[in-house]
Order: sequence, then structure tokens, then C-alpha cells
Amino acid sequence: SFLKNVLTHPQFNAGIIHTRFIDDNPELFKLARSQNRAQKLSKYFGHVMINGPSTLFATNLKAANINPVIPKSDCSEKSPKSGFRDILINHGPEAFARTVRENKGLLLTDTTMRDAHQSLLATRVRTCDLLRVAPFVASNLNKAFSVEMWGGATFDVCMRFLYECPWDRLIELRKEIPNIPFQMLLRGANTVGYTSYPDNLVYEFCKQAKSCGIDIFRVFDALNYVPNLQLGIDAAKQAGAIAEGAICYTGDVSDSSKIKYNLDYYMNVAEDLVKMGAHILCIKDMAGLLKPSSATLLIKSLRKEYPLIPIHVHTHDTAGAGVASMLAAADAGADIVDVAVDSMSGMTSQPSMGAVIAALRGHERLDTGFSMQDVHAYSDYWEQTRQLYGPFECTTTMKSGNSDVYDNEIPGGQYTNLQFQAFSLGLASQFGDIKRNYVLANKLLGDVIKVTPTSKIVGDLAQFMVQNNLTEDDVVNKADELSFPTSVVEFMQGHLGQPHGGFPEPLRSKIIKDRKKIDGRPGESMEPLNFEKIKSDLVAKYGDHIRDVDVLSYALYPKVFEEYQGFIEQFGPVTKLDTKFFFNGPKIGEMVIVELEKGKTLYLKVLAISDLLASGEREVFFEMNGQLRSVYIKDSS
Ligand code: 3PY
Ligand code: ZN
Repeated sequence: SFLKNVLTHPQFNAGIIHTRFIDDNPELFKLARSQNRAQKLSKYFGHVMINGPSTLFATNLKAANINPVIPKSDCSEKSPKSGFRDILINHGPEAFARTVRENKGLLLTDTTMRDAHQSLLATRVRTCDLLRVAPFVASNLNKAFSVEMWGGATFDVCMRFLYECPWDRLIELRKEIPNIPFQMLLRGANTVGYTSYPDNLVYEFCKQAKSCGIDIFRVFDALNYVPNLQLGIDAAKQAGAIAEGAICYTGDVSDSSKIKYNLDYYMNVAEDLVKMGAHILCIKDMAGLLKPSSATLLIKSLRKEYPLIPIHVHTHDTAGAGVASMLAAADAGADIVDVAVDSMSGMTSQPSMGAVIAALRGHERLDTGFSMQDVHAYSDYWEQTRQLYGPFECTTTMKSGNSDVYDNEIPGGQYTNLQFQAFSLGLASQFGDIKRNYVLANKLLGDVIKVTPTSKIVGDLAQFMVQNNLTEDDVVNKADELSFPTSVVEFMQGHLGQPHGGFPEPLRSKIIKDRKKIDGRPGESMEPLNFEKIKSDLVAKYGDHIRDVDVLSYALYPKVFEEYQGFIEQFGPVTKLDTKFFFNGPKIGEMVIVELEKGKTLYLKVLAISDLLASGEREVFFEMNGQLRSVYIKDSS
């Protein structure tokens, strides 16, 4: 098609051709590429229509065939209303933190674009569905303290299951929402992964994330291990961003029988975070264990000790007490709480935005100033959009909140994950067993804080116990002979850091035997990565479209990144497809309109699929911008 472009070029036809003809006319290549993309997307459709979805569905629920109505923004694109980000940009992180403390009214972080769908829809929400509502968020939710839209599990799920680039999601959303701070969840020394990484990766990750649009890094460590936290806070600050130091919450601070994680413990971690220079303190209640009375005790104590530092509270509504806890936290002096829009709230997600706003309407000190109409319009959009994700809907198996979380302490995201796993193995009734064994596994591991990645270790041990029919005593007594999951062995070796109260003995020694022990911060003993070398290798393999951010994607998830690159090389920019088409492909004869880039629209229609040929393939006939084409697709059934 390049040749065709040259032959039909007016300059060529007019005979005005010189040695710079090709250099001066880069569109010759562009046109060729876009046709290529169209062909690849047709191949994608053929593949999905013949071989089924490209990403494994978690439930039997179908994706709805709807086009969600986009709520109307009440201001023009050219002049976004002012928001908290203006203060950050114009006056810097310290002034920003002061403004937050002085703000009248409770501030809200909207987690709909990250934690809510991570907890309810297996993190599967795609960039196009976020982008559609982004102008509305910028104009109508401009009072928000922040939008949490990146980090946690979204990074790897983007590439692994959605075949999207997480960095592009950030960059594109930033363009649409220039006025509200963007917040991400950073797993400290584990960044957005499940293991420890070399320090230079953590610094480089924060630098790139900040330059692509992240303003606030919520930094946590799954063990509240101070040296790991320090690394994350330093990296966020060095990037010039706001460092929100998070204390992972577990147990019950107001239950005097639970002594391991008591008020003194939390106050000590807070002191360390303040000493490190965190701009904001966060209580990160990833499992939804913070009852209202405990929120009152903890936040009052922190407020008294640190009158100047903003306090941010994060919870999950797993038991159903989330709104009550956030109101208690606000009353006790929290400045900011996390909420998800109504239709994406509740259960393992965050408490409802609308409920918190309505509860505080007219409150002399805490009224949020949000309009209920705006919340309803936003919620309407998500109610419809959520239906596109039926195949990942946690409510297929979960119908209500569940206060057993106070016993098993399973984080919101993991709760639904474990349930899906049991369900997809046809062992839905085993979920109860897994939850009970999760409690035992936690005890065996020394009562650790459970959040990514430690929650996975506890979950792995619980599943190992269920599968092998092991009691708590069996695990300890037979530890010498058992072949424990790698995650458990590495945790015991110290690969994630040191847990509060130390490792459980004799189990640790029995499990690690003569393997290496890491006694300090794992990153300290890791070789720095050579980013230049990685980049040149990637460029050699994939071409010069590889950017510095791609180098980070590779450094964090080498195999996932390579599979993702291979996928888009084969099937093109599937991120441009509407969600219903991405999951299931179009119906025969249905017109699909894809905006490949501004001003470049593709009209694609699959016309017919042939019977199985002797080659094991089927021929897919389609119309691409009015022209008839066909591709052969292997039928793998
Ligand atoms: C994550 O690390 O992904 C979490 O959401 C932890 O709460
Ligand atoms: Zn969370």
C-alpha cells in the first residue's frame, strides 16, 4: 500500500519528485500504517468471533449490548473549572497540604476509576470508558480532592488482559482532566508489582508517573515496614509529587484484646511517616475493618498529635459499615475520605459518594459542596457502563455485604478474586473453607498485615491447606516435608521485608531450610537496572516506537509486556474498540465505527464467516471503509 500511496500522490503524478520526496511526505507511511491497523482489527474480530473472547471471562453473565449515555458537562472544553490541581501547580506540595487543612468541608477522593472497579469488576474497566466520562468529571466534579485512577492492580491488568498501555491511559486521562489532582496507589518498594524491585526502578517509575500526570502518590508497604515506606516516600518526593504516607490498617484498634496492632503501633508508624516528610497521612483500610468507633479513636489521636498534617482515610464497604466509618472519621478530624460513585460503590468497593454527600448536606463544618444532580448523572453513566462488564461482575456470586470480613480480614480486591476462583473451579461451596483457612494461614504466618502482596501469600497458603487437606498443626509438624508455594517460601526468606513482631518460628526455619535469609530492606541488596540497555534491546526487538515508559513496563512485567506487544502487533490497537466489541466482537453485518486517531475513522463490517476449511481455518469476509476484504483465521476449537 506504500507503493500505491506513492503512485497516487499528487506531487508524484505532477512529476515534482526529488530525493527528499519521501522525507517530506511522512503521510505516505502513515496511510500505510492505518490500513495495516484496520486489517489487524479485522483479524481481531475474526479471531474473537471464531475462537471466543481474547480475555478469559470470570462469570457466565453476558456483556450488555448498550451504548452508555455520556452525561453533559456544564462547561466548555477550553476552560476547565478550577480545581485543587491549580493550587498544587501554582504553589507546590507544602502549600497544597496547608490549603487542604484550611479547607472548609470534607474533601472527597473519587476511586471509581481505580479501586472501585478493581474490587467489583476484576480491574477490567477499559480506558475508552474512562475517557468518555472524563470531561464530565473535570467540569462537574471539580471540587474533588483527587481522582484515584492509576496504580494498584490496574497497571498489569491493563497490559495482561486488556491489551492496553497503562501509561497511555494516564496520559490521555490527564489531557481530559487537567484540573483535579490524579492519585495513584504505589505499593512502595513493590511499585505496581508483587515483589521487591531495585531502588532505581522505584525512582524512575515515580519520575515517569509524575511526568505523565500523577500528582499524589499514596505510598504503602504491605508490612508497614518503615525502610520500604521510606523508599517510596523519597521516590515520590524526588519526582516533585505529593507523598501520601499510608498506614495499612488491620485488626481492631478499639478492641483491647487485640494487642499486636494497637493504637501505639499505628501512632509509631505515623510518627515515622511524618519524620520522613510525608505531606499527607493516610489510613489505608484495605479490608474494611475500620469500624466507626475505631475510626473515631484512631483519627482523633492522629489529629491531636499532628494538627497540621492532612489526614486521608480509605476503606472498603465489605461489611456494610463504610459510610458510617467515613462519617465518624470526618467527625474526628479527617480532611479527606475515599468514596466511589453510587453505582460503583458498596460491598468490596468504597462507600457511596452520594450517601456521604447527602449525609453531610447542611453540616456546618463538613458539607462537601457537591451537587447531588452531578453525582446522579455520574452514577447513571457508571450504572450503564458497568453492564458492559457483566462477565467480570462480582455480584454474580456476591449478593450482599458480609461482616465475616471482621474475622478473615480479606482485602476488598482479594475477597472477590478468591470467590471467582472458587466459582470458576466449580467449587463455589469451597469459598467458606478458603475463608476459614485464610484465618488459619494468617495465624501460621504470624498474624501479618494482609494487602497486596502479603494478602496473596496468605491466600496461597490457605488454598494450599484446602487442596492438601492440612490442619494448622499439620502445617507446622509436616513443614519439613511439604512443598510450600513459592510465595510463602520467599516471604519467609525476607523477600518483602520484615514483618512487625518478626517471623514465626519454628515454622520459618523449617520452611526456608538452608535458603538465603534477607534481614534488612530487600531493595538494598539488589543490583540497579540498566535502563539504557533494556531500551536498546527492546528497540532492536520491537522498533523505535519504544519509549522510556515502555522500558518500565518491561522491567516490571517482562513476560506480560512481551505478550502485550506481540498481541498488538498481531491484532492492532484494540484499545480503540468499544468495550462490547472488544469482548465479543460485532454481530455479522453490524457496522463498527473506530476512531483510530483524530480525523481517521474506520468503518468495519464483518459480512460472513466461511465453513471450516481443510486447512483448519475459516475465511472471514469483511468490508473495510467500503472495500471488500477477507482474512483466514485458525479455528482453535
Ligand atoms: C492494591 O495494591 O492493588 C490494593 O488495592 C491494595 O489495597
Ligand atoms: Zn482499597
